Amino acid sequence: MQWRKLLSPSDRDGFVKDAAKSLDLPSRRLFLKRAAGIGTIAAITGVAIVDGPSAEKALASMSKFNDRAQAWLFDPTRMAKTYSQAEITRPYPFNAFYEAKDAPEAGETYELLVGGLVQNKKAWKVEALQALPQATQITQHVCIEGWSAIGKWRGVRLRDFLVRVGADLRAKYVTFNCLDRYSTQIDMPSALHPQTVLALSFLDEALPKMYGAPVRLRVPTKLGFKSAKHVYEIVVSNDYVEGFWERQGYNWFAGL
Ligand SMILES: Nc1nc2c(c(=O)[nH]1)N[C@H]1C(S)=C(S)[C@@H](COP(=O)(O)O)O[C@H]1N2
Ligand SMILES: [Mo]
Repeated sequence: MQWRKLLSPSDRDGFVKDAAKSLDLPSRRLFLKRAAGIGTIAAITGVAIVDGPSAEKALASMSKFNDRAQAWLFDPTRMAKTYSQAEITRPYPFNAFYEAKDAPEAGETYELLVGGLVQNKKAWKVEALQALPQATQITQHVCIEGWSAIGKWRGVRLRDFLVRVGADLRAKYVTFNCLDRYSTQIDMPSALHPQTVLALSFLDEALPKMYGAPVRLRVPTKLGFKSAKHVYEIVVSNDYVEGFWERQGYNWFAGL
């Protein structure tokens, strides 16, 4: 995507580091100003830029606490705001480290693998996941790069899935490995949050390739980079792992 090039990796790293200093308003402002400047290109590519209080709030709250404090403050009963059908962002933005045309193809033999601290390591065909109880949400996705969008996802609550495979729910982490070699990890309390979903559908249709087919994580209580697309493996463990963006310096907990 063109607009991505306007923020060099060092700009992004710099932003995250500054943000971690918590109340560094000038640098946050600068970031948001740059993000807003990208608006013209965003209009062409259909990326919705939010540079008002909500983006400011999301970025500020992300920056305020370290992972431990965030995990401690995480309230498993607090629900992310939900929206109406009319508020859905259209067209909905695409984002990944690759271009939409290069989105990975799962192929017919695709099965979701399950590993680590679980009793049943049987792999799951998409149809088997579809046969489980489904939950629908219309929520906002906030990308650390300065945009947000509202979408509608449907799929299996991750907590239902973890219970079904006999996961050790006292384990610390759940890791998601993806077909495009992307990966990310979330803490168990966030994994068990009722709005954390293994999405199989987007806007009432089977998940399109560019939005993460065949299975993607949707976690509205966290920044967008935690919502892994094209998941091929879920691993339950006590091993802390940094994923694709975490290694670039993005905050691991990434709570909103
Ligand atoms: N496998 C994979 N998942 C990913 C990414 C990616 O590059 N690869 N990008 C992340 C980022 S930064 C964002 S903002 C969202 C974008 O999801 P969307 O294309 O549905 O808007 O996917 C997240 N999940
Ligand atoms: Mo993102």
